[in-house]
Amino acid sequence: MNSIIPEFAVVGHPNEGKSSVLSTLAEDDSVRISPLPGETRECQTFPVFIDGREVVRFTDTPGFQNPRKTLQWIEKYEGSHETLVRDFIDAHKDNSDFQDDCRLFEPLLRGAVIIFVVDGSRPLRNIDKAEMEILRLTGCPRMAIINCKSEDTAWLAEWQAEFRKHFNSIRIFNSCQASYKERIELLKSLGAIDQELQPILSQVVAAFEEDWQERNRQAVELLLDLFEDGLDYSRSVTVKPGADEEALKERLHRDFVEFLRRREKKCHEQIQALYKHNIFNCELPSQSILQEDLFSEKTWEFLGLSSSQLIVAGALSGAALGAITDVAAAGLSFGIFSSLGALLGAAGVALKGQEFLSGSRFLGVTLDHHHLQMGPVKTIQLLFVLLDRQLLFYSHIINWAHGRRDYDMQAAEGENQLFKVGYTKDWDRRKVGICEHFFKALQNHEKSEDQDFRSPMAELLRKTLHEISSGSVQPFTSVLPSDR
Ligand SMILES: Nc1nc2c(ncn2[C@@H]2O[C@H](COP(=O)(O)OP(=O)(O)OP(=O)(O)O)[C@@H](O)[C@H]2O)c(=O)[nH]1
Ligand SMILES: [Mg+2]
Repeated sequence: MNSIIPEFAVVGHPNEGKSSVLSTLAEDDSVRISPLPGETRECQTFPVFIDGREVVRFTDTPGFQNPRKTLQWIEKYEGSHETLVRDFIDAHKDNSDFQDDCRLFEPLLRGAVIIFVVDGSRPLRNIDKAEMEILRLTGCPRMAIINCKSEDTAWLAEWQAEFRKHFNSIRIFNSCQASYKERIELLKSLGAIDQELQPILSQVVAAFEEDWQERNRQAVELLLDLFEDGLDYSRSVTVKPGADEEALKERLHRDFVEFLRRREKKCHEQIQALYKHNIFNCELPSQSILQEDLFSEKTWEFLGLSSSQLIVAGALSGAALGAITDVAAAGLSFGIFSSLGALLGAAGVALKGQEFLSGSRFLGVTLDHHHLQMGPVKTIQLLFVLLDRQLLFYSHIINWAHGRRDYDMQAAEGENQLFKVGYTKDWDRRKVGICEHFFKALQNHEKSEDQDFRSPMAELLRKTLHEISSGSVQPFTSVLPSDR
């Protein structure tokens, strides 16, 4: 890559969302954001590193302090364009009335490109026009970003008309809601500000895209590890003479449930870090199905495959396994179950989801008179429930803009009536089949002999994460259950 590192200075009136825009663009949640104007008082540069190499930097600046007088001075200035910014700073650096104005000009001396941020949900004022005129007169390449802090779009047309007079490029960008896709599109449009910048910025965008794919690849490995650990889990205990077998089964069950809960939490933390959410908790909406416990009834009601998908999946897995030994089918003796064959096995898998959750009945398999074994899990729905939960979590994390901090987005997200219930209900036979093979490989302990059993599943997950981040698939939604 070219050794020139492009710099963008985010400037504007106080409290318009400059730091929020920067935080989202740079994916940096260490940027200071506050509801009180005047939060940013010094310029601070936030470099973006990819593979340890700085590719672009964004500089946060204080808001204009005295734009009218600054404009008056500039309009009277008789020197050349090239020396204007330097001369303004020299003339005002000791004047406390122009402290912030001097500071916000500093990055322009280094050749930074201007990103002017306004809140387009309020009316345009004369002071805004003065700020735009100042920036135009600096002669620096510049673009305007309309960051609407509320839903009010009544003033947008007026803003856009005014911007056309002063800026090379205009974008609407919501720093609190922007998705990965919108972020990349904004970066691409930065190249249009200045022809000289175009080739370097194309390389920056390519590096961002490659970095995103790499993060998705790493996310896939994290998901596969979680699924393997959960589905491959098996523990056995010795039953001593006179021991309470039911209590032992219950303990085995409890240990598994706890193990998987903790394991999933770890996976979530890793995903959060991978997508650079290091400081703030990307809080789930209160109505999210992910607020439910992994083993809650609602989770199993709304996530995973539908009954009809499950019957087919169960029939396949059951046939391949020879017999469903899962005590999800408890109540039926093992003998009856195997003699009825795969079809009944499938129905068992489909219908006994609730029993999966109901304690020791679900997986405590008696090996012989001396041992009890728990796992590996035979109920394929566990894989699909886990899958849906991780895909929903992934979607939540990647769409949580880094600039989003201190206000409730639920209304903005329009999620009040509907809630997301996963992706896998939409999956066709081919996709479900890939999951079945992965599941069966774990059941049959093919893991050590054939490391490659992960590849088709990895490919399916990579494509799915790509589709989620490019916005080409949406999760199924359902009407919010009334008791929530
Ligand atoms: N609802 C909503 N709030 C926003 C948006 N952008 C910024 N805010 C909020 O507006 C306030 C000001 O945001 P900052 O990013 O700190 O603004 P700033 O322009 O850097 O402010 P100063 O540093 O004080 O000049 C914060 O409370 C943000 O959370 C937005 O798009 N929507
Ligand atoms: Mg700020």
